[in-house]
Amino acid sequence: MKSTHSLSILGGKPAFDEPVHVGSPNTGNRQRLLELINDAFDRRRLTNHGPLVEELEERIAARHRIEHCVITCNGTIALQMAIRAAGLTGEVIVPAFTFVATAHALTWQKITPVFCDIDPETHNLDPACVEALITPRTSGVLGVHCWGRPCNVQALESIARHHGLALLFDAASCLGCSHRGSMIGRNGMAEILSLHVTKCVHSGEGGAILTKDSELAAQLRLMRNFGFDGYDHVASLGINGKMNEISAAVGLVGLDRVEEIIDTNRCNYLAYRDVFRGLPGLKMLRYDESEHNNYHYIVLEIGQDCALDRDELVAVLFAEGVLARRYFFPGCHRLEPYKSSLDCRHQKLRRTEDLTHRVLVLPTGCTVDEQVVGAIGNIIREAIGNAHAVAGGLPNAELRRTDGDDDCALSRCIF
Ligand code: T4K
Repeated sequence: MKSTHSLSILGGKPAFDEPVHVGSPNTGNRQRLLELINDAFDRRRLTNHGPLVEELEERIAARHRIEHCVITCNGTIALQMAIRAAGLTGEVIVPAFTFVATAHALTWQKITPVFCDIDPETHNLDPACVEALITPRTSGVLGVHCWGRPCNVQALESIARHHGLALLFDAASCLGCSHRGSMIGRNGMAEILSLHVTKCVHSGEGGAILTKDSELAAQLRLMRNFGFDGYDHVASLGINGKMNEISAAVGLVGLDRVEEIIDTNRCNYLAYRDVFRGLPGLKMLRYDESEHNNYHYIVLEIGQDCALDRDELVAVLFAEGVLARRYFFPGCHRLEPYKSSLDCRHQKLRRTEDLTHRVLVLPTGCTVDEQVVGAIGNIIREAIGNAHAVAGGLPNAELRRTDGDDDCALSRCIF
């Protein structure tokens, strides 16, 4: 257990020799991976919808009990393809509390993202705020199931139906998650997964579009391969959204382990809950145990009544080798090109603003175990218990607090 004088921020030795990352990759069986890659090289089929990609599509579709899974080279391209195939134009309502790819995918398609405030309990779009932002230019809503916890899907579906809007969900972190007992994939026109290396199951880079709509799936498959619908024939505008066979092999060996990965995440989640129990000012985000969850994000909200603020805690953890993250600081609306946009509706994101200054994401996944969780818990407990000394011991005021949209010393340390 760390004692005050051993906290690294106060000059002690760091708790961890090697950095402990949020997003450290969960790796599958390496022998099996090499066999799959060898087979692919023997077949001389390395991309353009090879058998490994096909198998990955089938297995993800089966797991999510959905008719169609269209695998892509990453989640951002998957979002762009779905946005285009859904016919979105003009303005689309989207949360600012998300990874910037959600907003960029719209802007890349020349659509204006209209940032909407969130429900502070769920961190997801607040349907009442969505309704208030609808204009004649609005063509759709792009909800984000933040941290793998689904949006208020029913309320958003009802708004979309009432106003004739398309509805898509960025479900980047939702592999293995359900909503009201149904696996993610059936909501809205389509739901988009990321298979990036930092996700629960990954293919290095990768993405997937899940949909029950056969026509949409066919359109997406065409789009993914430049619009080719046969040799020498292009039916429509397309892009290169294809995943290669090596990535698919990584995805398949990851999927082989998915139960074990989720079990590990859940054990870590329960261990974190134990270590933070009773600590004033800290609220850990809960998963609904009646649903399927992947428990892939350990999210702490640092309250006003906590003796240290979020950035002070991040500085303490960094000094110990724990690379906690401030997802999604500072909010998309405070990043370019959105920050410079003149749209005054961005100013009304009071709850988003508040949350971006209070959220802290801690490491989990297969490189983390109960011992690591215990050590991280001890660091935070010790730092809060000795807040005065810790705040005074931070190397410089610049590192301590980071306000508003100014990129700061802490950001520079993190990235
Ligand atoms: N929508 C949402 C809601 C998303 O969260 C994302 C992606 C997307 C859309 C877009 O999907 P993709 O196009 O990415 O498939 C990371 C991931 O890069 C990003 O995929 C993810 N969301 C986001 C939440 O997290 P950064 O900027 O934090 O990445 P980076 O490089 O700082 O890595 C995060 C941590 O992971 C580091 O602390 C170190 C660790 N790491 C990372 C890599 C790449 C490793 O240990 N090994 C590695 O190989 O965005």
